[in-house]
Amino acid sequence: MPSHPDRIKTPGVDATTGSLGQGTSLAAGIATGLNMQGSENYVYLIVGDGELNEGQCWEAFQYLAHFKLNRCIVIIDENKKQLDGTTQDILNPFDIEEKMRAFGFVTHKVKGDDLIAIDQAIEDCKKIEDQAVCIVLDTIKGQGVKFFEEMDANHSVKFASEAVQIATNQALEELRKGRA
Ligand SMILES: Cc1ncc(C[n+]2csc(CCOP(=O)(O)OP(=O)(O)O)c2C)c(N)n1
Ligand SMILES: [Mg+2]
Repeated sequence: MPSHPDRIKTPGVDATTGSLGQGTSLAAGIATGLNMQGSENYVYLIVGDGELNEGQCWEAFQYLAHFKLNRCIVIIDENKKQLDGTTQDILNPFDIEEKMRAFGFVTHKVKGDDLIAIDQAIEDCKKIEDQAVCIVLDTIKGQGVKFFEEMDANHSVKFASEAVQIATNQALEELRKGRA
C-alpha cells in the first residue's frame, strides 16, 4: 500500500484520496448515485480521527444522515494520533461517537484489532433501515509492532537498518501469535 489510498495500486480501494476530507464527499456522492440506481451495493468510507479536523467531513456526514444513506458505512479510525501529535493536543475531537450520534447516525464502537467485532458491527449496520450508520474503531497507531506503538511521532518514520530489523522481528512474532 502506498501512503495514500490509490485505486490503481491497491485492490479493493475504489477511490484515490489523500487530501483529507475529500473522501467523505466522494463516498456521499457514490452512495447517492447507487441509491438513485436502486443498487444494493455498499460504500465503505474510512476516515481518520485527525481527518475530522476538516469541516468537509461534517458537511458530508450531515448530508448522509439527512438522506438516510445507510448503505454508506462510515468507519472512523480513532487512533488518538494525527500527523504532528495526539488529536487531544492538536485539535480535541472530544467524544467522536457522541458527535456522530448528534449528527443523526446510529453508532457502534469496537476495538480496531478485533476482526470479529468489526464484522459484527458491519452486519449490525446493514440491519439499520432508516438512519445513517457509523462504526468508531478504537485503534492504536502502529498496532501489532511494539516498536511503532511506543514511538511518539510515528506518522512517517525513517529507519536505520537496525530499527527495521527490530520492527520486522516484532511484526513476525505478532503474526505467529495470530494477532497482527
Ligand atoms: C487537506 C489536507 N491537509 C493536510 C494534509 C497532511 N496530512 C496528511 S496525514 C495528516 C494527519 C491525518 O491524521 P489522521 O486522520 O488521524 O490519520 P492517521 O495519521 O491517524 O492515520 C495530515 C495533516 C493532507 N493530506 N490533506
Ligand atoms: Mg489518527
